[in-house]
Amino acid sequence: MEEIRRAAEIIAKAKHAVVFTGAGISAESGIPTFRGEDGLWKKYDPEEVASIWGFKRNPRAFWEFSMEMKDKLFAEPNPAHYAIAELERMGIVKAVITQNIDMLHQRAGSRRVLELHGSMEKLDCLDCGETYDWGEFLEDFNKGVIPRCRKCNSWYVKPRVVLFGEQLPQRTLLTAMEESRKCDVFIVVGSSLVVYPAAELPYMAKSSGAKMIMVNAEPTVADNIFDVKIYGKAGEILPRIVEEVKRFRQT
Ligand code: BV8
Repeated sequence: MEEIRRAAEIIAKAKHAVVFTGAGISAESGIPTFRGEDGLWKKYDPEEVASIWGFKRNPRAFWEFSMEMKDKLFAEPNPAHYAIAELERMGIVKAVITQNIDMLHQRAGSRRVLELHGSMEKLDCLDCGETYDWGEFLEDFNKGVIPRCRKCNSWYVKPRVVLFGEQLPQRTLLTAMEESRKCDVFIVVGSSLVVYPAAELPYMAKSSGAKMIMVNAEPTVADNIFDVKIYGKAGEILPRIVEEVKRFRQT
C-alpha cells in the first residue's frame, strides 16, 4: 500500500523517532479497548470504575472491572509490539510513550518505555501506606478475591494505575513531553487521542516540526495533524512498515 511505503520512507530517515500507543495496539493481544462499539466504556461507567473518587467510594467496582480485564495481565505481545521493539533495536525509535498499563511493550523487548498511566506492577494501601508487588495478590485475584491490606485490613489497596482525576507520574510525563518536542518523527498507534494530558503530546510533536504518522483502526479527532494516516490493524500494518523500512535502509 502506498501509505505504508510513505510511512516507511519517513521512518527510515528518522534521526529520533518516538512511538505513542494506546489500547488499540493491545487489541490483537485480546485486551478490550475503551472506546468504540465493543469498548469497555459501553459496559462500565469510567467515572465509577476508573476514577479516583469512584475507587474511594467503592473499590469493589474497580476490582470487578479489573477482573474482567484480567486478560490484560495474561495477554501476550502481538506483532505490533514486536515491530516497535525492532525499530528501537535498529536505532530508529528512541522511546515508546504508552497509555497502556499491560506492560506488553517491555515484554516484546522495548527498553525505553514511558508508562503515562502507570501499571499494575505495584500497589499501595491508601490507609496505612503499605506497598505490595502485584504478585502478592495475583493468586487471590484469579480466584475473584479482592485485594485487602495484609497490614491494616483496609479495602483501599490501589495499583499504581493512573485513574481519572489522578495526576500522571510527573517525571514520566515531563520526559514524554521532552521526547515529543525533540523527535523528528512521531508515530501514534491505537489511540483515540481523547484522554488528557496524554493526548496533548501528538500536538506538541506536531508544533515542534515532527513528521506525523498514525496507524489506527478508525479516524481520530486529531487526524488533521498527521502527514500519513494508515487505517487498519496495528498487528498487520506495523510489521509491513518495518519490512519496508529495512528495504529503504538497504538502498
Ligand atoms: C488528570 C486507567 C488531573 C485504567 C485511564 C472531567 C472529570 C475528571 C477528569 C476530567 C474531566 N474532563 C477531562 C478530564 C481529564 C481526564 C480526561 O482526559 N478525561 C477524558 C475522558 C475527557 N484525564 C484525567 O483525569 C487524567 N488525570 O487529568 O489529572 C489532576 C491534576 C492535578 C491533580 C490531580 C489531578 C488521568 C487520565 C488517565 C485515566 N486512566 N485508564 C486502565 O488503563 O486500565 S483512561 C484510559 O484511556 C486508558 O488509560 C487509555 O489508555 C486511555 C486512552 O484511551 P486509548 O488508549 O486511546 O484507548 P481507546 O479505547 O480510547 O482507543 C483505542 C483506539 O484504538 C481506537 O481509536 C480504535 O479505533 C483503535 N484500535 C482498536 N483496535 C485496533 C486499533 N488500532 C489499531 N489496531 C487495532 N487492532
